[in-house]
Amino acid sequence: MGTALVYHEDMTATRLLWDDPECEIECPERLTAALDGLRQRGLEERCLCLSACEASEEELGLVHSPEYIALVQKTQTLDKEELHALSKQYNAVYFHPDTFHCARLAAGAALQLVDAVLTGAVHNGLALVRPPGHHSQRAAANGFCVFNNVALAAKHAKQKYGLQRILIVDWDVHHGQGIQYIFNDDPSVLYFSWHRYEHGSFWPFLPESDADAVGQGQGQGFTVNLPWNQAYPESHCEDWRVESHSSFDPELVLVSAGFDSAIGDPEGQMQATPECFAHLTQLLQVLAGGRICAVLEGGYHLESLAQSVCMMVQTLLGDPTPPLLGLMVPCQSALESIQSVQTAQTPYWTSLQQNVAPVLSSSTHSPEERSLRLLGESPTCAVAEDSLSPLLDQLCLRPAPPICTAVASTVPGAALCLPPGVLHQEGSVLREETEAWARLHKSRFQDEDLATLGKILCLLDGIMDGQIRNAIATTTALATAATLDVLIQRCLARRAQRVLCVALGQLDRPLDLADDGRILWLNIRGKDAAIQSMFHFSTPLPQTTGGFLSLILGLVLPLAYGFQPDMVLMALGPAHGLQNAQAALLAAMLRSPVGGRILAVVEEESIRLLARSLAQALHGETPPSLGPFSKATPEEIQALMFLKARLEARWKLLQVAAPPP
Ligand code: Q9C
Ligand code: ZN
Repeated sequence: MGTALVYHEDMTATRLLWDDPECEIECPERLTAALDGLRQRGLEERCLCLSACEASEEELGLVHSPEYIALVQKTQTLDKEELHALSKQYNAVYFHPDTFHCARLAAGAALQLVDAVLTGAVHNGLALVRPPGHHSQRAAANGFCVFNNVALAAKHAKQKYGLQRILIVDWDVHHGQGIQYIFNDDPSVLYFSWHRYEHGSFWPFLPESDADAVGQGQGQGFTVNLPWNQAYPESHCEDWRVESHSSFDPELVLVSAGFDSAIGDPEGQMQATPECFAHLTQLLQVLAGGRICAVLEGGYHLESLAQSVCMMVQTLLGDPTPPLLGLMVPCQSALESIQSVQTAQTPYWTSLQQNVAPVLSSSTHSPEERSLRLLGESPTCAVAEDSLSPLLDQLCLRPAPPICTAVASTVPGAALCLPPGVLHQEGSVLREETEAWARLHKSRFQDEDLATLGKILCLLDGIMDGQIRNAIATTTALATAATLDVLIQRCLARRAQRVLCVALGQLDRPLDLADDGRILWLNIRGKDAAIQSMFHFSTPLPQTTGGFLSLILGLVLPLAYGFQPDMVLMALGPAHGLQNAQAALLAAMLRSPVGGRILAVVEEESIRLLARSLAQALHGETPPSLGPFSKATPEEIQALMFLKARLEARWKLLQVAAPPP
């Protein structure tokens, strides 16, 4: 399984033939710059490269009227003056004799990508296309867009594979009004767009781009617009959580991947760094079993575009995300926008009514069940599989990245059912040092714990030195707390700037734990939330899926992003109570803010059950299902509200969660 890259050189053929400052930015070099970037960084060769084929007329008809398709077809034979005259009938559009061919390739590429992902040939992928699509409508070109590539992909996924819930995330700086119109009354396609709006004074200047447009009829609540009203917010990282959609539980995620919100872009004039796109991608990867199809939309600064595309592809391939730099403080205008979305959407989403955090999907099927079902149910979906298989063979020949997930266990490796690609750590060095640590904590380690401690310290060093991406270690139940103490001290001794400790179960805060801002200690245990300081606090483990998701999305993730740790210690101590899927989701979510550098320490009684899914999550696979969605209890909400109210003065990203009703 891997990442598909769909492309065809012919899509560089269409270009502006006359003077028009508005349209000249949509140029062929956009594609070549993006592709060169991928080649230079060795990313292209790690992808399954598919050559785009034209969408058929019938396929275009899934979205567009026959008259409009015929009109675009006719442009092939028009001369320059006629092309110019026709172009002027639309808003921000130019036609070229090759437009029809390119636009059919662009649409075809999006459909091929859906085929590759839904037949299971790849996990995810990106279609690098021109012209873009999200402004195009049933019978109109608009904003450089001719055929609506992403809308066609969604219709295709519904029609050919019978999908019932598709999430479209549109992170282009412009509102994709074309997609919104096409699915306005369709509850099977949730369209989420954030875009620059400036209270209506940013192109395309439409009132229906505002937060109060929620869809119509059956589709109410399935259009979600998040308009930005201030061009230069202090920070662009406030928005990570808005991605998470309440119990929609998509079967496929389509991304209208425009990069005109990236720093340097002449059209968007925003400041998102390339790393932001890695984080956005990684956050989406916990949805839909990781089935993400991204299709290029805007992005007009060639270097910025290339870097952002590389960040996205790197993340799709499973590489860890580089850290987000900058002040983690949401600006007032962004908070107001988020509030207005919440107000507009609350009637339609139970999780918003609970007013803690909009909750991401709790998949009701595991990824495995899903792909089987998809393959089994559709009579037509065997098509792409055959044609892809020779290419798939090549994928297996590629070497895995040198660093990966490692495991050191008191339990025999064979008992853990580790997924392929995960290293079982056998040896242990650091003898003297281990003993020195153990002497310091004399009463807390048994002799037989020493070998384990040595291995764990090796893992920690491996992560901090960049030789290992992340790791799982087991300890005896009694030694878990002491091991965690040693690990914290060793992180500090090795000059870690900030260490985030997420401790579950009966693990007491180390007595001598410094409160100097280098350690953020969160204990998830017990009955009540409690705060010792802005860096040391605890909260109960919710028993509902809604409560658990609110804890992760509304508390743990904003804290982790705000803290910007260089190391995460995730400790599952005695009576931690975490289920498989919960542990996997927690680990998967914690990867983003720390560039993957997580050491998970698990007391040995529960490791046999947890090891496999925990290792998979750390390795970058989508976590398994949390089970059916259940509403958070009033007590669970109360605990989270208590913490949020007291902590948000220091941890500003907590402000993104809605205020109490
Ligand atoms: N001076 C896409 O990004 N120009 N289309 C607006 C502002 C049109 C953008 C005028 C922008 C179209 C796919
Ligand atoms: Zn755009």
